[in-house]
Parts: sequence; structure tokens; C-alpha cells
Amino acid sequence: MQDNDAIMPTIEFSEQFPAEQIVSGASVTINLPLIPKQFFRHGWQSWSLASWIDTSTPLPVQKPRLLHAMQLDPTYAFHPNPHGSWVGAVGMENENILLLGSLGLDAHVELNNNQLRGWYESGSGDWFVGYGIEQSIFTRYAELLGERLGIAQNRTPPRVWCSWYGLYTAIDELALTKVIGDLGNLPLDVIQIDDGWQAAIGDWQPNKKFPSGMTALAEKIKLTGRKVGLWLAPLIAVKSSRLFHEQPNWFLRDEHGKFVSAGFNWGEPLYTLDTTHSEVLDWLAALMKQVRRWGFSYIKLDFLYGGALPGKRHLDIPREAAYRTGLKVLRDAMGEDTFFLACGAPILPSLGLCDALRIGPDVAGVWENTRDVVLLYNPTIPGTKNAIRTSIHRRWLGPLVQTDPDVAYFRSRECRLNDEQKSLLQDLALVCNFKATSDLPQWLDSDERDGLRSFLNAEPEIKQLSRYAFQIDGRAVDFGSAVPLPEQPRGGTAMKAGMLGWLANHKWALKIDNYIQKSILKKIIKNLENQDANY
Ligand code: 9PG
Repeated sequence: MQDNDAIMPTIEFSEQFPAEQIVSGASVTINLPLIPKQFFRHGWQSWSLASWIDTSTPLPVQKPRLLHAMQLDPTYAFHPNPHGSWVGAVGMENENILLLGSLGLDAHVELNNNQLRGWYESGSGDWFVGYGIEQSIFTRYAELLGERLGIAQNRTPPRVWCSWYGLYTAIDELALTKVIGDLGNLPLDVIQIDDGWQAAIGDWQPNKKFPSGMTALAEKIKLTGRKVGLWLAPLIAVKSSRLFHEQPNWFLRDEHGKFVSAGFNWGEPLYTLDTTHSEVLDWLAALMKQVRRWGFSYIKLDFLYGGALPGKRHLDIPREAAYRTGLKVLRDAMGEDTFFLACGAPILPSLGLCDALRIGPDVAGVWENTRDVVLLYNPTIPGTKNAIRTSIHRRWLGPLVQTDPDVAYFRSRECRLNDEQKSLLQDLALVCNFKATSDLPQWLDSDERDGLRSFLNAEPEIKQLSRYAFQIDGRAVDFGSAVPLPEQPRGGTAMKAGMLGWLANHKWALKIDNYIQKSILKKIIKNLENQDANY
């Protein structure tokens, strides 16, 4: 090391490079002999892209800009070089990798030609530099992170039925009661109610579709011998919520006093709470205690990235440290005996505080959606290929936390995945050791129901053969087909992409899209009334 400046060490890569070093600094630079062909890019939060990428074709900025806060780290959305949050790695000539990863929060890594460089956003901290076989290096990095940030204690993976990818926001008491009955004796440990039960994002009381209240619903599920789960997005609120209206001072603003955008969803702008405000922390703790009193013991907290967005906080502490303060309060209030799944969550700042972490974007009943994935060049948008790609690149987090790759599909109704694509998702669940589905029992034929049952009962032996190839009880599975990013739009397609990108940056266009999605959903739900489970 040529340690001219102790807070900004520079390291020369050489033939006899050590397998492992820990260096400290506000930034660290590693000079490489050549420009590497491959860079491991690690996205900020659950839904952000994590993948090995080819350094010869720079990734275009994903569209639309309006959703950046919700899909990646907005601070680096336009960063010109291949980059990632906390960790980056490059492929070397001899198949070894060289990894540079921070051991603290609020850090970033980029590849600038032949320099691998990391920096802390404020202050300085420790870095791990590892050189060698890919799997061993990631394992060692995870071990060191565990020592600093903590390891999830609860290692028993729950088998979950989640309402989202079947009913979406169209859940109500009646539809859920039917599902609970029709699931029969399928070996599921948790029934988790997702988005759609609440009065508004920010107002965490049941809406009119749940007239009997949350305690009654929880009781009904507990009677089937299962745990009950609930989805909330406690750190964000829509503009029209009572919370935003009544407590505007709890929300994060920028240095000009303007509310920080947390994205746009449910046809509305999103804002986020300032987790350094003591009243916000009290409110969050009270909310978790309320959810526990209702009877829920599995909690999926979503859109958590909001708490770590850049802004001017009550206390002047780094943004990921501020987030972690909020997460700790949520965790303590829900208690150690609650299973806590963090979703839409910045990865490193959530470690040690949650039991499970969503490690990829949402799956969907399609492999790749041309409009959003290809034209907007958006690897964060819900879709099965996007979900598999990022999740498989985050499996190394397994020793630290339970890794949730999202639900698997068994149904052929209301799903456009072919058998091979469905199998790949099911196998992803097996290699990540987290099994969930949202299939409505009414939609499954008897073979599909049997398939779901054996999946839930399976405890296969998993062996990783190479980056994307595995053996599941001796059966070969390769996730490589989900990894390539789409071709970048050219010619006429590029023009279409430009127009769509422009359109998707307008709130009115997203509102119309939201309206269309809701009408499609209404039709699906209407059909449900005439469907009975057939097993
Ligand atoms: C409920 C859902 C489900 C799902 C979560 C989350 O536009 N987006 O980028 C976007 C990404 C994910 C998302 C919604 C919007 O889904 O991952 O499991 O709980 O919220 O609304």
C-alpha cells in the first residue's frame, strides 16, 4: 500500500495479492493492471438491480426519473461509471474476483476505468478487500458484515401464503375468508395479508372492506393453526393521507424546505418520515404494538428505503444511520418473537435487525414485460426475469439473514409464465430457502395443488456448482437464462422508448396507468366469484 494519505489509501494490484485485507479510510482506491470486463453491481435496496454486468456496454439510466427514489439510490442515479452500494467486485483474468466492500453504512463503490474505488458519504470507515474464488470471497465478506451489523437469530424459514400476487389491492374479508378455507391442510405456516387492508398509506387502520376489524381477521386465521402476517409501509405516506395532512413536520424535507419525494405509487406522490424525530419514533413504536395487539406475529414492512433517502433531518446524522435508528425502534417495539420481513429495504442498514430480507424486485405472472422492462430499460419493474436476476446475485447474504426471493407460481390461471419459467421460480425459492406463494387455491387444478404441496414439504440438499448453476437433490438447475439484460433499444424502438420515458415521467400518465391496472384487476376479481376450489 502506498499510504501517502492515511484517510485515502491507494492499493496497487499485483501478482501476489493477499486473499484478504482490511483497510480504513474515507475512500480507498485499487489500481488494476487492466480494465476489467465484468463488474458486480450491487443495488441499494431490495428492488434495485444486483448483477454482474459487462463493462463494455454502459447501462443506460433507468426510466422513468419520477420513480428513481423508489427504485434505486437517487444520489447515484446519473453516476457515469459502473457502481454499486457498499460493495463492488471485478472479474480478473484468471477467473478470480477482486471485491471491495465497506464494513460500515453510507458507502459506495465504483469502477473508473482500471480503478476500483470506494468512498464513505461522510467520515471514514473500514473496507474489506478480498481476492480469490468468487463464492469464498462473498462468504468472507458476509462473515465480516455479520460481525459488525449482526446476524438474524431466527433461522426457521416460514412457508407463507401472501395475498399480493393473487388478489393485489382487491382483498376484502370475504375473499380472504374463502382463501383461508380453501387452503385446507396445505403445509403453510403463515397467512400474510398484504397491501389493501389499510385506510390509506400512512393511516394504518382497517378500511371499509374489513368491517369486522383486524383482530377478528387474525383470530379467524389463527384458528387454522397458522400464524398471521400483515403488510405495512410505516416509513412512507401518500399525500392524501391524514398523517401527512396532520403531521407535515414529521416528514423529510430537503435543504430548501421542500418535501423529499419518495416516489409515486397508488396514483399518488409519496413522502417519507424523518426517523430522527422523537415523535416519529414514538408513533412508529405505538404502531407496531398495535399490530401485535391485533394478533399479528409476522410483519412485512415495505417501502423502507424512504427512511434512508437524502434530506435534511432533525438530527444531522448520515442517512443510513438515521434509517437504522428507525428500524431498531420498529424491531424493538414488535419484539423478538415477531418474524420481521424487510422489503424495499436498503440492504446493509437492515442487517441484524430483521429476520428476512426481500432480495429482489417483485415477481409477476410474466417473464419480461416489454413496455416497462425493455423500453424503459428498467430492471426494477415487477417481472419474473428481473426478480430472478437480482435475487440470485444476492444469495450470498444467506448466512446473515433469511433471503426472500418473492413468491413462486404454480397456477396456470391468471399467469402467463410457461412451465419452465414457473419451475425456475420454484427452484429459486428452494436455493434461497424461503418458500412463499400467492396462488389462490381456487385457481389450482389438482396437479398444481399437488405440486405446491410437495414444494412446501421439500427440504432438498442444495449444492452450488458455479455462479448460476446448482444441484437441487442432485437435479441440475441453471438460473443463467434470467441474467442477460435486455438489448438496449435502437432505431425505431429507441424512439418509442424515448416517448414512453417522457410519458412515464408525468404524474397524470402514471395515474391513468394505475386506473387501467385497477380495472383489469376488477375483472379478475369478478371472475373469482364463480370459481370454487376443485380438490
Ligand atoms: C404492495 C407491494 C407488495 C410487494 C412489494 C411492493 O413501482 N415499483 O417500483 C414498485 C415496486 C415494488 C412494489 C410496488 C411498486 O411492491 O415488493 O411484495 O407488498 O409492494 O404494494
